[in-house]
Amino acid sequence: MSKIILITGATSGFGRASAELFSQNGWKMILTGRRRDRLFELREKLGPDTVHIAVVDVRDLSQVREMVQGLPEGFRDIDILLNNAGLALGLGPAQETDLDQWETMVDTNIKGLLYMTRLLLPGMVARGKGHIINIGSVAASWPYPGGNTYGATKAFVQQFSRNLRADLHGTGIRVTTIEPGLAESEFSLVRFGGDKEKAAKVYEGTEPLSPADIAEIIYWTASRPAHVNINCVEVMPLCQSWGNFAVSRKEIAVGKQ
Ligand code: NDP
Ligand code: 8X3
Repeated sequence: MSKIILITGATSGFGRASAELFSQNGWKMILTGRRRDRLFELREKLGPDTVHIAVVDVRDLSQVREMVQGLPEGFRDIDILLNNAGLALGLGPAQETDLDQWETMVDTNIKGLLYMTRLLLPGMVARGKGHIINIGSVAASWPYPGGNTYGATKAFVQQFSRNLRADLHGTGIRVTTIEPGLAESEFSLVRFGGDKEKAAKVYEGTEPLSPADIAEIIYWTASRPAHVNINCVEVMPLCQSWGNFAVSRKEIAVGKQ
């Protein structure tokens, strides 16, 4: 019998690449996101019999609940929840940031992930098997200028995932966090409010990770034997590493008071 994966944010990037890879490997899937046309196109491409689609904004608990309660026969016993939907908005310093952008990141990256997890976990626990795969980021562990709330939402994902493992001890449920670095998708386009030039500059002259690279890692964690739990995978492209600590050589404003 085919296994079933539910993917949030399947309309682009990592989510879409994962849908394609799991489909090639014979999985049934529930694909979600806000862009209806892309979901329909994906179902057409991957196979209407094995794909159920649902237009869902993960920030809206009632939409998430309706989707979970409305899952059709044959799509209810979910083996993997891939909490992938997420975004960064802006790259400015905290003191200048638009508070609405912070709220959107918290609502999507944290609350959306919580809604999905809380609603699907009881079924997994009752069946004694399941796997929650959360997409974090290198920004969870490594600060950078302008990462402020985005990085903090991913730090939440990292710690929540570990705490989930503690709560789920002995239930047969696996929990994994995948923490990618620079990867080319629509991520930067979204971060910079649709500015294509600014988004392209992020990847210019680099060889970033691709959504397919991340999908392969997700698939690998999912296809380990049932007794193996991959806790966390942090992955960067070879072209990315860390910089020095920043040290201001000027008189610091606070010292001048
Ligand atoms: P994309 O922008 O290409 O994809 C993001 C996906 O999230 C889209 O399918 C989008 O679907 C969905 N999404 C966003 N907001 C919502 C919402 N409110 N409700 C439902 N779905 C939503 O980016 P990536 O594929 O790169 O990002 C996927 C995940 O990976 C995110 O969590 C991101 O933070 C993380 N990540 C990305 C990295 C990168 O460099 N690209 C590196 C590390 C982590 P739709 O708009 O149709 O709703
Ligand atoms: C996305 C990677 O470095 O832009 O999570 O935060 S980064």
